[in-house]
Amino acid sequence: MKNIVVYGDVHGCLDEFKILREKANLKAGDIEVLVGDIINKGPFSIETLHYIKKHNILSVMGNNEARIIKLYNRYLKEGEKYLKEIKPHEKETILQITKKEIVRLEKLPYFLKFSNLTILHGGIKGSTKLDKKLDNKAKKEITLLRFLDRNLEPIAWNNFDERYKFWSELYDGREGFIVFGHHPFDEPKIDEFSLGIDTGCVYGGKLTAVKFNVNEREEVDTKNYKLISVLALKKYWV
Ligand SMILES: [Mn+2]
Repeated sequence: MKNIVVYGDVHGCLDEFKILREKANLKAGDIEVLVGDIINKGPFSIETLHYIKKHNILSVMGNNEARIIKLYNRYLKEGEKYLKEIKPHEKETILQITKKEIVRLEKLPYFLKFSNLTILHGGIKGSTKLDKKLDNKAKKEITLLRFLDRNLEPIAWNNFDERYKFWSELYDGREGFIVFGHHPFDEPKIDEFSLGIDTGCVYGGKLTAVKFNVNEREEVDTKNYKLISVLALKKYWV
């Protein structure tokens, strides 16, 4: 029997990530996956990219990866003058990251499936089907989704209103059991067909992982999972 371990939004919090991996008690053959937002806001973005490559840790695309790719490509096109428009922490990342690393980020999938387990960054709404031919709108939505309005359409976080529901509370399980990140909760967000594991490490919360058993037929037991967390060593971002 092997395990799949999924990690919440690391955001460059490499120290906490290393402690969490220790605590996850990994065995040879275990599969490790990040929910995206590997980089940005925290202290060690580039080092975290090196670290996950070295340890063969998979990831899906997060909105922060998508953003760095976009900024980097604009910087290549427009040069030095574009840097003035970029926030300091992102400027640092763009100046340190290599073209090769950008290409690697560009190849990140928008979702990963392991039998009944699906991993993605933000969420999916009622009509979204996860298939190979996602259009740009669907890709963006998967990395950014939080709340849905009464017509089950996404709304911006800053327009939040109690009448709106978080997507995972309406999700019917049609794309399997979804583990996601993106929206920081104080504690993991547990719903019938999903689990949110961004517990806001970079904001001084916790870094959380979830561990699933995989049987000989490669089936993932999504009913019995184990949550593992480590406290943030400090608050890196407000
Ligand atoms: Mn995010």
